[in-house]
Amino acid sequence: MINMDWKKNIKGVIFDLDGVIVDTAKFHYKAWKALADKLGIDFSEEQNENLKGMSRMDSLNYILSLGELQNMLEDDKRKLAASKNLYYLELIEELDESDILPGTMNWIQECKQNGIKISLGSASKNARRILDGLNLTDHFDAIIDGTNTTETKPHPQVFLLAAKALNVEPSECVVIEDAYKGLEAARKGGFYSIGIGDPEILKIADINLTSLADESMDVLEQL
Ligand code: B16
Ligand code: MG
Repeated sequence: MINMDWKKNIKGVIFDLDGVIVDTAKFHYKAWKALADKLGIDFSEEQNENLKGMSRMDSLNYILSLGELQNMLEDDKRKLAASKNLYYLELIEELDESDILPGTMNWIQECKQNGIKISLGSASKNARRILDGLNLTDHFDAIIDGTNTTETKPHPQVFLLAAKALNVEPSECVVIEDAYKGLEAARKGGFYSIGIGDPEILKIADINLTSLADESMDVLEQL
């Protein structure tokens, strides 16, 4: 294998939000679970895993289909999604710098030291609020999230927009993702990728890590 001179070839890093920068999945679960309970739908933590990287409306449709309620009127669906989001926003209100996942800050600093630009690439429409809460907004050269996209992962749109905002080619960028759908999106868009989590589930990634705290950016030599 020929190892890449990553310091020459990598010009951008795109960070997913939930599962890479902060663990908001537990709050999404709590809020969806409250809604599912109200509708009399059984919804487990394992099923919540399928929602990682999925948009809010797709997540709602997934949960409704578990209770065979997917044919509900669109207007009623929108109300349910809005009520889930209100509760979710209450839950994330307390987020602060101590909630940044281990290793993330080091990677952001290493990007800066090596002249590598960084963007967010998240499905969340609450991304800016979350980055503000974590005091991270000013670290990013670009922020692309669910408010900028019309397609959802595994479509590569969110990452393609992020690369464009950084003015770099996908082939010069690494996407860091915890969701299989996000890694599929990275591959479809022509990006390198790092999968954070179970390597068996995320083996589509170019590099697998259990956490960004496990390695410095020199792990990109493996690309
Ligand atoms: P919101 P990511 C995703 O974030 C979450 O993983 C997913 O569970 C959630 O449904 C989605 O954001 C939309 O979030 O309701 O805040 O718009 O992993 O793409 O950063
Ligand atoms: Mg994620």
